[in-house]
Amino acid sequence: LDSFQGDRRLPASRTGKRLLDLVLGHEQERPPVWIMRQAGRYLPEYRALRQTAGSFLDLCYTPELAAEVTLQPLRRFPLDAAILFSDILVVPDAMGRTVRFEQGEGPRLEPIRPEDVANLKGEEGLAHLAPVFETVRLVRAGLSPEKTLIGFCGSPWTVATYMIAGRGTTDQGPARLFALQHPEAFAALIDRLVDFSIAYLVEQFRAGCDVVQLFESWAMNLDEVAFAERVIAPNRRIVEGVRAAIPGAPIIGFPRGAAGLVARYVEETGVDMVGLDYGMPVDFANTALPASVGVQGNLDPLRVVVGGEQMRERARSIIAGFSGRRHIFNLGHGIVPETPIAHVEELINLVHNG
Ligand code: 1CP
Repeated sequence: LDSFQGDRRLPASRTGKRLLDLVLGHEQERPPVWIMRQAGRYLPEYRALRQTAGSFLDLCYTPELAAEVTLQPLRRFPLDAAILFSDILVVPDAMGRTVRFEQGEGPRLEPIRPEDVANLKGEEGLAHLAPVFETVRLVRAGLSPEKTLIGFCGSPWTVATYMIAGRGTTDQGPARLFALQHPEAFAALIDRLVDFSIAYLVEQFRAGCDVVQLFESWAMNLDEVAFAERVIAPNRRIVEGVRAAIPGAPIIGFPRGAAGLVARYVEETGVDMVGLDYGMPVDFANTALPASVGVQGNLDPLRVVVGGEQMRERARSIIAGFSGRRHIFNLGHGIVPETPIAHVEELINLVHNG
């Protein structure tokens, strides 16, 4: 494990951005902090802006509004990073699939069939995402220099689960069947997503992102062979492809539910840091991962809904548990709309001041 970092974790000097510097290997006196889904419905200013913006995709593709939403949480809280406001499903949209977000119901796509894969748009579809790159430039211009700007995309398997089922699923059954019943079409779909995602992330870096995160939100429910083929290999190709264009590009991988496969994920993909879901025990992570591997996470978002001593206690034990390695404090999955803002303030204050 040390060897994959040996040849590239040679960051020049500090950039002065706390979170970026930590990803690059420079220790910090406290963990940098951001909150997964930090722009969103728990913020009244987001709900107000969302009302005026039309559809969710309209919001994602209107740079002034998307930039404003990206910056909203940083006006309220002393976060170390902004994360681009967009969605993982803008990629299938740009590749020519029909994508809709029904109010209160989540995403709906036209399920892809094996014979549709050849018709997906390649890099020419990237033009559709020009508003996203403009959003990155606007955010960069409005962000203080010590704050890190995080870009992202969904990892190919996770995006494919939505393209195949047409919606979010609890066990990814439709995509798991498709992969086994139509192996050639499935491999072609993953190849298209890998190539598109590389080009998309490279453009995010060029527009001004400091770090990108690969959201593999559905890394669970896969046997070890499927995990190697559908999660590890495509994520590794993205890491290599992005770094071929942007040498040393800092990348965080978030294989949610990887469980006992988390060390293989880190070692074989070459990500700089790994996001841990809240089901990952701190002690298991510390045993499985060499001390040189940085981690991000992993408070249960529902602890922030309830707040109080149980939240503070768990947050402190996560911080203490990961004190021997690089650690970005975060939730172990997205913040939920019911979360009281006062609890978020208290949590961030605790990360800053103990
Ligand atoms: O009406 C609304 O406001 C829509 C709610 C919403 C929001 C705020 C969706 C629909 N997407 C987003 C933004 C979003 N999505 C961000 C913005 C940056 C931030 O502030 O963090 C990010 C990083 C995402 C990424 C995303 N979208 C993921 C990966 C992270 C995760 O939660 O695991 C996934 C799986 C999606 C798909 C998606 N988009 C939206 C919903 C409700 C979902 C989940 C659908 C499901 O499977 O149930």
